[in-house]
Amino acid sequence: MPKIDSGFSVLSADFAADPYPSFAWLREQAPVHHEPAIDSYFLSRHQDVKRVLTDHEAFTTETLQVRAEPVMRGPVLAQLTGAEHTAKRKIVVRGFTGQALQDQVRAIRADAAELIAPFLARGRVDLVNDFGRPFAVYATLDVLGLDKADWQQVAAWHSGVAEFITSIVLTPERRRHCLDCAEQLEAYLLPVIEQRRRHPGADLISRLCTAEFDGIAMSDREVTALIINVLAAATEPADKTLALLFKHLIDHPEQLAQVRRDPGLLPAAIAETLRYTPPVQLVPRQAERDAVFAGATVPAGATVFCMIGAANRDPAVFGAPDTFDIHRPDLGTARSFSAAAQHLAFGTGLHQCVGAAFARAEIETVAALLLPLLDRVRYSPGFRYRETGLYTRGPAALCLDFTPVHAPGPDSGTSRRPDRRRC
Ligand code: 2IO
Repeated sequence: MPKIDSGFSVLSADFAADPYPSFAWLREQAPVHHEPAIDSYFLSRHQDVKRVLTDHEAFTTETLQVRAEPVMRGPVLAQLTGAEHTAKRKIVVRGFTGQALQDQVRAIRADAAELIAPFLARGRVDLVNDFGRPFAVYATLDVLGLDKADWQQVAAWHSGVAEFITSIVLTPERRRHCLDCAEQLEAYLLPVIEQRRRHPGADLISRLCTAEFDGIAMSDREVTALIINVLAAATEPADKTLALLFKHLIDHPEQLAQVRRDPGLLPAAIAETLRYTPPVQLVPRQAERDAVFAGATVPAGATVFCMIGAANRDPAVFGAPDTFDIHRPDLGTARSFSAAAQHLAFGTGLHQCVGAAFARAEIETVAALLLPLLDRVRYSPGFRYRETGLYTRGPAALCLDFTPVHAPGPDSGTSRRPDRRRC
């Protein structure tokens, strides 16, 4: 493609600092932006992104073989097709809905209460580093039925795995580090899989171990890949979504007051957060054959990145797209966590996020617990907001002050001191 993009690059420091101001220009002037350094195409219009994610014949997930499989230790759900995909997806869905989801919500509430306790008397918390990161890992470990005593170790391995999937460019050293994390995680999981095959429980790992596909149980490699898939997909976006929700509500005090008065508005606030600032900004696909978008050709074999953040602010679909409004008439809250969602934060099509209902329940549960505890919540004095990440994106920190809560409780605050304080 000729270079008509006037020097713009998704790899620039400006775009990394804040991509949102570039989205309108991309949609209007460079809806098929070619990035020479990585020979990939970036699509920003809602209709083009939707087309890529729903035309499964023309745009495949083959790129995940190099972008994910090395750290997943086997094929993830998004790579599968046909009857195998349908069967395995169903197994995972069952682990995230119905009775399983109700049990998870109870565990998530207990996790959140335990993790916020040490900060209540202080009246200050970094919602990302003090609370959100451990919370996201705790909730995932609950789902998988893994030991929460190991959370720091699992969190470190997760970071390596997530870095591999979400890096646009990776040095050989970082690549080695990521692969080391994945290998250690696999070695940690194998004895657990062995044990769950013999003594299954109600957790997702047990379901994966005991489920049969065409009368045959999944191999250790297949189970491992789906565990790491769930581990990454449940953990990576969770702290970001929670922190972004709080940021937007703090920035819009009248909407915060409404949500406090009526927590029934939380699903709308979460849906609008996902539309306005999706934690997963990019979804990669591979063009099976030449494809034409807005007069520009994406050649067969090319990697295509769907720009979810740009598509979610397309004025062709959302009125006043750059305004955060939990009451927006075109949000469709009830549909927002389903296949009928207008926003594309969960993707769309066959591979739409299998954890969407879980994500909604998780964030709604933790936010409903935190809001009454964080009275008069506001940014800490001197706090400077900054986001990081091109692929998954969220606040680097969110330092908040609130009215201290002097709860009686025996040892509140002594057990889990944060190791690095940024606030
Ligand atoms: C894990 C970006 C964390 C998924 C991925 C290799 C496949 C797939 C996603 C999301 C979130 C991750 N892709 N979840 O974008 O399972």
